[in-house]
Amino acid sequence: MDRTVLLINGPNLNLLGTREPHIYGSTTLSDVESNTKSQGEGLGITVQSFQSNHEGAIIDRIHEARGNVEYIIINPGGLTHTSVALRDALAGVAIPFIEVHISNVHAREEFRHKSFLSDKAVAVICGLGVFGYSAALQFVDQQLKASKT
Ligand code: CA2
Repeated sequence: MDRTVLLINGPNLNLLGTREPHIYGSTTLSDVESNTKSQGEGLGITVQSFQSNHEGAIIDRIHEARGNVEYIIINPGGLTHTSVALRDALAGVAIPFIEVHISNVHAREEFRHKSFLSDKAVAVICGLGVFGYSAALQFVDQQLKASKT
C-alpha cells in the first residue's frame, strides 16, 4: 500500500489520442498510463492503472483499492456528471482522490459544469490537457511526503 496510487480513467477515455484531438489532444491512454507510471518510478510511487467503460467495473475496482492504495487519481469521463454511485464508492472507501479532466469542462456545455464528485475530491484539475495527470501525481507525492513527516 505504501506509496501506491491508482489511476482510473472512465468511459470512452480508451479513445484518447484517436478522436477529437482538438478537445483531448493526441496523446493516447496507453501513453498517459506509461508516462504516469514512469513519473511514479522517479518519485518512488507505484502507479496502478485501470480504465473501463462500465460504471460497475470502476466501482468494483475502487472497492478493491481499499487498504491497498493510498491515493486515487481519477478522470471519471462522462460519469462525472451523472453518477451518484461513483460518488458513493469514492466516499465509501475514503481514499483521498484527485479529479482530473483533460478539457476545461467549465468552458464547455452547461451539463459538464456539474460534477457529482468535486466536493468529495481533495482537488480538481481541468483544462491542462494530459499534463493534468502529471500535475496530480506531483501533488500526490507532496501530500504523501507531508503525511509521513
Ligand atoms: O475533459 C475530460 O477529461 C472529460 O472528463 C472527458 C469526458 C467528458 O465527458 C467530460 O465532460 C470531460 C469524455 C471522455 C471521452 O474521451 C474521448 C477521448 C477521445 C475521443 C473521444 C472521447
